[in-house]
Amino acid sequence: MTRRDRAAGAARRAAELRERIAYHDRRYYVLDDPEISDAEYDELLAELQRIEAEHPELVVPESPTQRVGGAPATSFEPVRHRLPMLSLNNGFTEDELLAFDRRVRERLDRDSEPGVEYMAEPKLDGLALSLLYRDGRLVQAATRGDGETGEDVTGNVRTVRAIPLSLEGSGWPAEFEVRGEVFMRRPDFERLNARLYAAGERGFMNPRNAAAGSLRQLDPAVTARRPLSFFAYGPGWVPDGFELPDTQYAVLDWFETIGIPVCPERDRVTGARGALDYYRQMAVRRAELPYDIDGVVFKVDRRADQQRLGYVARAPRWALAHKFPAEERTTQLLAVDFQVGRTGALTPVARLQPVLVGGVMVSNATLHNMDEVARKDIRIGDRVVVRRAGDVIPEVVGRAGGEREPDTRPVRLPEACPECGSHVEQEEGKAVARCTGGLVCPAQRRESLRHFVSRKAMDIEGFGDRLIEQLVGTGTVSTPAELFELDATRLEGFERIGAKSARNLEEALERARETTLPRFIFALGIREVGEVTARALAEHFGGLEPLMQASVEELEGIRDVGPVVARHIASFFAEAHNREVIEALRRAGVHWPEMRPAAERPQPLAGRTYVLTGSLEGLTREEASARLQALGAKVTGGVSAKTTAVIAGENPGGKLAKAERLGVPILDQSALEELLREHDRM
Ligand code: 9MJ
Repeated sequence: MTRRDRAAGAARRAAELRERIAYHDRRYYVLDDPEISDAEYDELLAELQRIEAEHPELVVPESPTQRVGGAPATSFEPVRHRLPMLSLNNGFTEDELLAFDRRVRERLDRDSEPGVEYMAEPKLDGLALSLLYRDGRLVQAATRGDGETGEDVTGNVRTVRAIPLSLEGSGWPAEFEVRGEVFMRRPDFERLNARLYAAGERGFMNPRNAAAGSLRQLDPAVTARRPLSFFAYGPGWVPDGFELPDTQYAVLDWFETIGIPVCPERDRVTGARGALDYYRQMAVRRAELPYDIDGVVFKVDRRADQQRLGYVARAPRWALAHKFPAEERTTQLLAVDFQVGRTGALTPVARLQPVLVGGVMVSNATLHNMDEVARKDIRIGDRVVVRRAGDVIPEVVGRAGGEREPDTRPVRLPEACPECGSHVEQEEGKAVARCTGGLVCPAQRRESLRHFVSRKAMDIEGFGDRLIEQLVGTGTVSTPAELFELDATRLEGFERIGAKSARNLEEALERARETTLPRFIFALGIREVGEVTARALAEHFGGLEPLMQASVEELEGIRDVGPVVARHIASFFAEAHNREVIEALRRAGVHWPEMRPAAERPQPLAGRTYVLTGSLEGLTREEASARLQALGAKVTGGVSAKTTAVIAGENPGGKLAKAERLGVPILDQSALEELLREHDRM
């Protein structure tokens, strides 16, 4: 082979790799449905880097290897926007939404049914960005700034894999702008903070700050290591004479076809009623979206109507941001108490000056552990930021900005357990401090029992916190097995337990004796074994005996089980006391049908791909995924033509609309249950 041939071969391979990498970026960021693992992606990129290092003449600015490479700047250059970057008018109440819709109808002279069509989408809590594409290549990226003049952050934005360096397809104008929001997904944010902490650096308070801080890095190499995402929300400047699609929704569809990510939750709604429905659905779905949103945005869909409506001050008359109640608030930290959990872990709990967060009055919030307290430099008396998202328990995310209050005091870990007085120990290098009292500690006994009877564990109805507190406090029950020795006669007479409730409790215990292996494993309360892991263990082993005998190595090989969890499981079963409790539970008549171990089970759904959207009753999406996966199916996040079916629960999102558009079959919860029943002989 001549040198010319080799060079030609390298050029072909480089072009092919660039195309494949761009394709996988799109699958990941636009379609939210990656086909390859991160490691495989990294291999493609590494191969391209190798080729380009050997053949520097092949390097082009839009090569994915060129995402990092800009030199650190000392400041950002100002960029004057060709069209001002607008802000949105806010509305907080239903009345404000109705008033907005009324004004729109009046100005458009459209008072008849069915009402104005709006494009609805979540309002992302990130930073607005304007991207300039010339001949299909990204040439400039600017922040919003004051709306007239922003900052040139091109070098940083080029490192954001969600943003294409070159557009796909054709038909775009020689030059035009795309506007959207840069943000950080919550899982990415949590990983980033963990990484920063591990490196001894300060973390960010929330994903918004992390996104802003990352985009405003002077060194693009730093931004490149920050996992930023992007969704476009509309066009910026486009040349005169270029015809954009005639609705907002269709413009975003067009963006999608040229490789620019847009939010999959967007939808078309009609009139104020449709808008309100969307708002309510998103308020529910907010908790399960992988990114923070602070409301929803409604935009008059027809662009001709947008033009007729025009602007007031800096905001369009054709759009409204309907905000959710804030999930973060500042308040004062009054004191810190320590709560003892099921495994003895001491959790610092903040006692706060009560404050309304996300529509609920919050006066207690978790501080997680002493490491977090130290890392966040929180002292009693400080003003702190409290966050309450969805049904997640409220937490203190950090110290509020500004001067420190006078007379603050440090938070101190007690040396003795506040419940049983046993010594508190903090393992070297571990964040969590634990009471060493074990089952001597009433708090640990109480919490283990609460867990044991809980709905997702043994589901023993009627055993509320109050009753458990009494059972433990009076020494009546100290292990789960002793619960089953109770009968109506013994239960009667406890506070608020009459003859009838005592009988009901006895019946609940009787019913609970018949359980399933996943529930039983979960109920044992092994450290870090949640319901999903419990199910994976049950599916893998099929029975309790082989699980009890399993070695750490064997456990590590199971889906969802890492080395730490594997060790927790093995040491749990190595403990004589735990084996005795299990034995006693069996003697008390607790039983379950054995399952077929995974290795012997057929995979009837192999080759099928499902997407879950909306909430299912009595089943989390994680559980539903795990059960489908156990049958061999793939469960992905994004709908594509290859999706076998979309399973839609209550309040489904944009995935449903997309499935309809692509003609992908849609199953409801009963169809899912049917499917699982048909194949799931567990
Ligand atoms: C956000 N932040 O998600 C707009 N936005 O439109 C959406 N922001 C916007 N649209 C015009 N979805 C100005 C700002």
